[in-house]
Amino acid sequence: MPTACAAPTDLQAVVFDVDGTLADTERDGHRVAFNRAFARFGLPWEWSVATYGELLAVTGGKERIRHFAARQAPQWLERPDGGAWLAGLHQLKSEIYGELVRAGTIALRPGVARLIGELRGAGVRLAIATTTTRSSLDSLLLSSLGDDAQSLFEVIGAGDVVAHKKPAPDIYHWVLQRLQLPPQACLAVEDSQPGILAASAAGLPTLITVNAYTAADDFSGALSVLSDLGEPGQPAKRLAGQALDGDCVDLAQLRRWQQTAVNTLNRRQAACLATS
Ligand code: XBP
Ligand code: MG
Repeated sequence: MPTACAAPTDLQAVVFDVDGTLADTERDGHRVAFNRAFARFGLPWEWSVATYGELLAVTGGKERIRHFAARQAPQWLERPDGGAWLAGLHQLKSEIYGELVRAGTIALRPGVARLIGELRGAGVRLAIATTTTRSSLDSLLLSSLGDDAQSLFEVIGAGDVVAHKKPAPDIYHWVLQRLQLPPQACLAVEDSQPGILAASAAGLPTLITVNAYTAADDFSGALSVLSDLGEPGQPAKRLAGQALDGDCVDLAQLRRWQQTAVNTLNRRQAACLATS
């Protein structure tokens, strides 16, 4: 078989999740925006830090509001204009979130800017796979990575471009199709159980950096589970999975982890062929 046709298995692209991974956006960003939108709509709802943690099991802002409203006040959804009401409420929430981000309330997590810069410099392709709304993502990228932020990412999969949000693998399939890469040539960086379920179901080896909302999630199958990406002299803490060689995650480390995943896959396929 001509080797030129073989799919690449060395690391070609890194696919980043956004909320909780690039930045700690949920507690002081999205949650606050939801609450301000509820108040502006005259709704007596206030999502506490703890309540919001439970609601994160429902991915997607519109889906989260619908889930909550269906239990608290189903009459809002049952009205003939219930769909438009929900869309308007979420649109307002997204505008408020953009204002919060532009005001500088949300910073990138440790190591994110450093790693993105290193990957870009080495020619590794970058992509985003997120549940969040595109306008909210754009606000975050602009305020945290500057005017050129969007051009850093070759493919951006966000929000409603797919019918089924994480934990469904659809957003990763959407991104892989546009990258024209097999999943084993990529690596996903995620922060949550819905995130790793989505990436793993699409076949991407996945690195986890946890946050306060996700530290107790089940991350079975992760390459490694870390406190964050770390910085030189500000080491990341390994919580589970493969060892981190040094203070922080860099390209060499990502390549080593990704190769272990490729080797495991190859061994499984060989074992499968031997028994068939
Ligand atoms: C996390 C989410 C998002 C945000 C809200 O997405 O579930 O729904 O909480 O965003 P990810 P929207 O971790 O995949 O980035 O209101 O814009 O949907
Ligand atoms: Mg996330």
